[in-house]
Amino acid sequence: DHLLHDMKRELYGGIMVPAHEMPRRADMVLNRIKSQSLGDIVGPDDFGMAPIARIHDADFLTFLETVWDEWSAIEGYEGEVIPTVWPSRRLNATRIPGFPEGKAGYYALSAETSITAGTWKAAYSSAQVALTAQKAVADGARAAFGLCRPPGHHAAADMYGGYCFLNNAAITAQAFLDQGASKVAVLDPDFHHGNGTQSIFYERGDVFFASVHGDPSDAFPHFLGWVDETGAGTGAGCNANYPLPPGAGFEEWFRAFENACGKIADFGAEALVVSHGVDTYKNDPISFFKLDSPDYVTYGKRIAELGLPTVFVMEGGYAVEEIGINAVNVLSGFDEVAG
Ligand code: SP5
Ligand code: ZN
Repeated sequence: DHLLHDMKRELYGGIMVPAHEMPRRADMVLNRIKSQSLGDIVGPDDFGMAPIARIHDADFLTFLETVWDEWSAIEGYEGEVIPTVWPSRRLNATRIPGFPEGKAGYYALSAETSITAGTWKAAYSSAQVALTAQKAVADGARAAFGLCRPPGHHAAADMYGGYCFLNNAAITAQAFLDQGASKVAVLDPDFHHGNGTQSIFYERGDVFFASVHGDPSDAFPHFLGWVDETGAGTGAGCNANYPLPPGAGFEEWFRAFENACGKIADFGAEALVVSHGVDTYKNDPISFFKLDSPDYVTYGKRIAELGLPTVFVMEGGYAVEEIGINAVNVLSGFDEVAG
């Protein structure tokens, strides 16, 4: 179903360029997995809407399901759903417009992410992939990897963008809690700050969120991910951000990652969800860290040393030729330690 979401172009640097988030990304990862022996490869089960609705607002889900049909029925609206207007600080964000372009602006965080005919089906199935991985781990597997596409960590309760529609990591974490876990951690090594996941759990004490990412001053999503965002209310102290500057290499990156792992260990989580993005790679076309392929094995091992039941969900990574090697290196490193 991921093939049903195929954005033709993306607004980037002032022009429309071929979309970075493309179907081939998932094919490359799947092919690499098939060339290794990391366990069974299975398709998703269908857990329905209930676990998705635990994270996302009903009106937002209806919007995702229906906006393509509304948009494409408008005369002259030949292309994909792309917002052009937002409820910025001097406008009124308390009323949701009826016209699809206004609605898209209301729910979107950014303009590089378009909604196409098959986006809803693809996003729904991507969440089901995550939930299938969650079930495998809940049923006793030490770990499972959900090859989710589209990705999820920029999506909040009522917001899409950054190539994301449904927050697969948050849906997975919530599933563990709903099945009886009292504390879950989400570790987000994707190059970009996991703003959606942070915002969903920011005031909750049952989920610890840690993200290592490009400094928001220099990197998307630009408006969240600073070090002083540490959680609020019952979630005070349950959020940790590690913004790093342009050009950061593995040594600097791993120091931050190690600190994040320490905090997760101290939190006492019963399960771990990893927002598994490999856009930290040195040749990633939209990012600025300098990790190399063997580094992914190293940090995969460190994740396993946390000793937790672990669900990996695929997030970003746009160096398409190397995405399979890098994504699977993390899993191989994990497997070496976890057995
Ligand atoms: C899931 C995920 O990785 N989403 C990333 C979305 C990023 N979208 C906007 C990228 C804009 C990059 N602009 C600066 C590039 C400078 N080379
Ligand atoms: Zn990313």
